[in-house]
Amino acid sequence: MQKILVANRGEIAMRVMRTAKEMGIKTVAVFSEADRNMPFVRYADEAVCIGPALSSQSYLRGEKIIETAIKTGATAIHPGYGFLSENAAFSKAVSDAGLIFIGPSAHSIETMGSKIGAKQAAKKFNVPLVPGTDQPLKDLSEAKEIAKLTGFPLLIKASAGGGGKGMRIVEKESELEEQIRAAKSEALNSFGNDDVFIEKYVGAPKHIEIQIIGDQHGNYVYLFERECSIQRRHQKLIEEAPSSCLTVDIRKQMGECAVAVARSCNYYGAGTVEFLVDEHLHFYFLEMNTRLQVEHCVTEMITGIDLVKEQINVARGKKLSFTQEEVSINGHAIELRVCAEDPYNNFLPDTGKLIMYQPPKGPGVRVDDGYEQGMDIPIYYDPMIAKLVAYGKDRNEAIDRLCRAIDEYYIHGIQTTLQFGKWAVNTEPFRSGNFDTKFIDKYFKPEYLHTENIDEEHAAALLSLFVWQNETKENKSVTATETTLSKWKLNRK
Ligand code: MV4
Repeated sequence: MQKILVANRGEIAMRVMRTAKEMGIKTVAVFSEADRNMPFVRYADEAVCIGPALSSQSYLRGEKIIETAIKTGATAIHPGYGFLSENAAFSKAVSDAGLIFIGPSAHSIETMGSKIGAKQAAKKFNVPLVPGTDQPLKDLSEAKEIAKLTGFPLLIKASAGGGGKGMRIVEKESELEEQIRAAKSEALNSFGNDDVFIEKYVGAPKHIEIQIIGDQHGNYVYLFERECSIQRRHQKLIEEAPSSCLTVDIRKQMGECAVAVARSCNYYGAGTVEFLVDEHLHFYFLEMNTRLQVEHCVTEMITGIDLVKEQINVARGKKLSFTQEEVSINGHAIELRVCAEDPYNNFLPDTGKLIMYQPPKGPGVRVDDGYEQGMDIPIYYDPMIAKLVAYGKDRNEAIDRLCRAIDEYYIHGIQTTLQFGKWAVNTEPFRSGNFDTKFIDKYFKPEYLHTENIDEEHAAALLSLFVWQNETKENKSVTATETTLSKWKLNRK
């Protein structure tokens, strides 16, 4: 493998190409018209524009991407996350074109893409499932029978769903019929498949996932867990490894179950097995994500393993370079997703220009980003602009470093989740490890954030600049641009 095409954009395209470069592999970037000036386009050895800004006309055009790989002489395609990464047909089309898909087989993607299929596969390997069904729901009378087993509230979930779509809570039997109808209709509209199933509702679970990697020779290793409970609208905001609540014994059980799930679909490549964990540390298999995930970095920090390098080697047919006995957890890592979102306004996406962008540096800090100062955040794609990862010898050191890095991170021009992150990791529930997926709903109020009074600071900055300009004649040329004001504010902190 001498040249790979990266079928993605932004920080993950950069992430993949960095490892390729270390391995002496050339890279081809594909980009949309909106992304022409992005760092990942410049970083690649070659870059090809594949269409207009809309993902459906660029990053989702599988055939065009395959054609570009062939034209440029790339022999493999890395899909990153999102876009075509969990598209079984794309995995198959890449292989059929004689190229290597750096990810799992179409069969694995297809099996795990159906939640019902995933549960059936996992059940054969005695992996614990949430009480409920693993067959498409037939009718209301069957639903009533199942409800006797699960009790209320229960959940109706779409088999083709993910990220909470097509999911309905049912509080009592009288709502069952209407909610089944609603879930089926939503599932059909969103996924073109209206299969639903029922699960007991786990009230305030933790979301813990296990990173696994398998090769094409049947070898598997689990790379421990990530705690991802701090999320909003099924969008994770903070992830850490290891989890502060697992015991050595439960970690091993979950790891072995995750490997069993991977084995159940002959998985190879990097993958993530998601579990719900209740307050008694009972864990239940939820679903498997058949891609490299956004939060893979925290696993890399605590294991010292470059997951992209392993993905590439496994895709080439090499055996895993380590065994289960050879991997261990070293230290602690926490990731904050730095998103162009406004915590004062329900975390709604905030667009605009990065008037100032200055990432933090120093011990234990890793920033995976995809934009530079002066760039616009396009409205067409995910609002995540960077991942800030802090590493420490233990959890407290990682948290302290994350907070220090947040203070050093200077972003001006758009609202971000940075201050939310600083607030979150300093709350008592987070520090004590006693939190679950309800964390933000339960504790967060926008007024808890350190509220910079922008207007007042602006006025003060203008006034002092005015005084300074009048006092230093030789500096008459300095004018109060947005950038000088921001710099003044920065230096004042
Ligand atoms: C659940 C659950 C409670 N009980 N299943 C949400 C998305 C999908 N991946 C599964 N999800 C859930 N399934 C049962 N039986 C609660 C959630 C859930 C959740 C799960 C993980 C992370 C965040 C979540 C937020 C709300 C609900």
